[in-house]
Amino acid sequence: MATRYGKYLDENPLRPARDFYRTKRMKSQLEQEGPVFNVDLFCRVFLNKLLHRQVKLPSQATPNDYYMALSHAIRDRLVNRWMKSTETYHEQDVRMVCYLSAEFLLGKQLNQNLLHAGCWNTVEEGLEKMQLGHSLYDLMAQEPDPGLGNGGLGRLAACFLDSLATLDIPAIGYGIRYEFGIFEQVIEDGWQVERPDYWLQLGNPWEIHRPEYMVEVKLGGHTEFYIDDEGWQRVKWKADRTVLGTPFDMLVPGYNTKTVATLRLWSARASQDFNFHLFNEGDYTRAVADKTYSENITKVLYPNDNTPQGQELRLTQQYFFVACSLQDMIRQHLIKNGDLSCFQEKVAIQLNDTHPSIGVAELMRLLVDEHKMNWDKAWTITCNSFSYTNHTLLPEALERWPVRLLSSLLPRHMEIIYEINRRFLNEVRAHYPNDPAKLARMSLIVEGDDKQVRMAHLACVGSHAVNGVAALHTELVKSDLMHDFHEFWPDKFSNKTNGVTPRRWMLISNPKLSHLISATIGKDWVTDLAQLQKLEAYADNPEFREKWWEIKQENKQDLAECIYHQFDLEVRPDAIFDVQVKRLHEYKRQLLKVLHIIAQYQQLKKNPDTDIQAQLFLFGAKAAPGYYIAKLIIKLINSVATVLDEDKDVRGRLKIVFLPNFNVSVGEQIYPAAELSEQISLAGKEASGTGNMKFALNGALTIGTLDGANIEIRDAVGKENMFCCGLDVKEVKALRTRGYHPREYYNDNPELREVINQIACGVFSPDKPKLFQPIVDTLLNHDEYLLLADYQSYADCHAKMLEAYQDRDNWIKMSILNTARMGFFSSDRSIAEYCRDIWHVDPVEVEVPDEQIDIPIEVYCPS
Ligand code: 26W
Repeated sequence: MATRYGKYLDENPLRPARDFYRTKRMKSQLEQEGPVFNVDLFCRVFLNKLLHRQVKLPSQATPNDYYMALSHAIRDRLVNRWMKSTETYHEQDVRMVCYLSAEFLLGKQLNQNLLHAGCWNTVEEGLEKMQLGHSLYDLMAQEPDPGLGNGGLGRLAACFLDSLATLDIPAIGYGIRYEFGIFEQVIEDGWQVERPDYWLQLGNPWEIHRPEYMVEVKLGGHTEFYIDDEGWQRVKWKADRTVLGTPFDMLVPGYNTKTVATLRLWSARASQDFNFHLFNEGDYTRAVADKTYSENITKVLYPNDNTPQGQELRLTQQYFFVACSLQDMIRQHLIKNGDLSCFQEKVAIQLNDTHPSIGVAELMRLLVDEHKMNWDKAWTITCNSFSYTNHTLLPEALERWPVRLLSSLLPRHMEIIYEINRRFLNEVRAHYPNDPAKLARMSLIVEGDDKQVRMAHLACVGSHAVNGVAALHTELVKSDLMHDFHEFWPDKFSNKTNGVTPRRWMLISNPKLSHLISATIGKDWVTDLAQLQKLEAYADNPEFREKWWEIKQENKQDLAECIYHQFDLEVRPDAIFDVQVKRLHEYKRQLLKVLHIIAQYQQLKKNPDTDIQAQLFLFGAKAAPGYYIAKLIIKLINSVATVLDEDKDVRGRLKIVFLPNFNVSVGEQIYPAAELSEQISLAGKEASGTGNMKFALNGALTIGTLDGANIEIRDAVGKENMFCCGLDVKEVKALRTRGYHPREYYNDNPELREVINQIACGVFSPDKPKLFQPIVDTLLNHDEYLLLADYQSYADCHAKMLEAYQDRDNWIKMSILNTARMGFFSSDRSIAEYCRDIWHVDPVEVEVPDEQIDIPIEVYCPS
């Protein structure tokens, strides 16, 4: 399109369009336009922002300038609601949810905020009218993904914020403003290579720096006894370092409500006092080095999912954000209440896994040492304030901090933990007088040469509620992981099955399907997902089925175009889109799928002319940078992809595409286009999974094991509408008890044997035949995750699935029924359950008259 400002279109050297978000979307049909905002006003506001924020005229502006101007214009539309929300909560002194999480995997803000501000159409029209040479979608592509999380846990926190705001729950999320989010993954010669993700490089229009709420955090040093004015013996923590925490706030608008919640992310700064002291001593270089030390605390997100590294910096990060957040809560509480005796009535603090669990000791320290409260009262307040969510059963993922490290970084907390443990073990001993083994199992401390603190025990002891994230997972938490604790406090434990927000995972990511659904059953499903059930009435309607199928085909086409433009790869849109996207971890068993693809390839080689359904296997997965075998699996996936591409016999009928840098935005393109969702973790290992929900909601059918939330999805959609395979938890346990010998499966299964032999002899690595030997070795000698035991079951199930795909009519019906029955898996339902059972918070309506949504603005409009 020739436009007035089009010449600047390609000039953005700093932020390449590394983005997936390029395809044109249809108009969002579900927004609620306010009475004040209109296309002309938007254009004036936008140009005003361009001039006064970016200091650019349209003739000089880069796409990023336009993105920034647009974002500020949209942010302004949310500010008044946001201020009203905070003001309302303050005035009514309401009980607030404080969600503590080391990760928030937000995804792009512009799309979400446009939707929630109700001005998507206006903006789209306005941008067209101005003829800038950039569509709304071009500008959306400018935004880097705020990747402040690794995977499931961080994304859950983001879905929860969306639901909290949408349900009008007074809430604040607390976390860390990492300067570098999850690394960018590029694939070079089939290998994963990590690139730093400096997402803040061009500025973040969505954050508001609040230096006035800066707090101080102490580190290191030692403790001292002293006698206070009233003659009580007390403890003082004499730290040897302090750092400053300064908050950056992000808006979390609810959908179709006035509520805007807050996400407060802490950033570390060097403490001025400390530096002055050194400067005065003339030690300039050390002062500067110390500044770097402080500011490193929030520099980078640890890219490990499910494997702690036990590094001091990581513990410092955890303590830092928790200490900042608790001070912030207490500051606000004291303004309203004068003292802390009713703190527990005003906050519900949720620990998102054990990462913030040092908060239990920190709140005790604040109450006892700083606010001079007696221990018992402080302990009651602490336990009533905190609750803890467990997200993993993997033994290696459970955080334990060395006592040595805790004592040097947080000496006072270590003392407090010992005291908590002493009192706790006394209670246990009173209950089980002659069971030292039980005491050792339940202790917060692992005794021995290298003493450690079990953070899950600290979190459990210091909380009034503990929950798992899917029914099976909670049962395993109760029966295995925390068996003794469950026996001791049965009422503390409950299940809260995860959910996903339908706003991002349908409305934003799948506008076409959203439109069809709204046209069929009305719009209410967006905030009441159970309404999707009404679609069941259309599952046999041929016209509806046809539309349903067409939309899936269009979404596949859109994704195919993306893949073509980004990676120069052609995929057949008539292939079934069979997708596995998630972190790379051995327990998730991407390798099982690879084994099966190789087996299908062998069959094709043997009968090259058989008429088979074309299949596109899409993978997306980041591996932790230090996880050797996971990275080798990525290389294997890409090597098999190359062999398939280069073999003339295959003719595109089996094709693998490994999509690099899987993140929230890439996910938004993938889920709507998927036809088959791969959820094949070893039973008992995946706590819940949430990708499984996004796929099924978007009408993909699932092939999966009886693990995590897959079980509940099967119960909801009906087992005739899902492809279940593999051993269940009981069978896994029985097999291990009998003794698991992977070589037996290798010896007994010729197909499997041939697959493994081919990997072993270098069919997929001709230049380096032994390249994949470590994979072969783990499979044959250990096979920790029972891939070989589940292989045949998976292969049979996959064959059944392909057969089912041939009956298109019935497939569409199953797809419709999957979507129709996913209502339970909304994060709105999860949050409502947390509110009812754990947090005991009620919605608070925020009132903002429509005419006050926009604060009057001075408008400048260049002619
Ligand atoms: C410290 C290393 C570390 C990092 C992250 C240990 C553990 C974690 C997380 C708890 C791992 C995680 O993301 N767990 C996932 O949580 C999701 C949300 O509940 C679940 O859906 C996934 O099944 C679970 O793997």
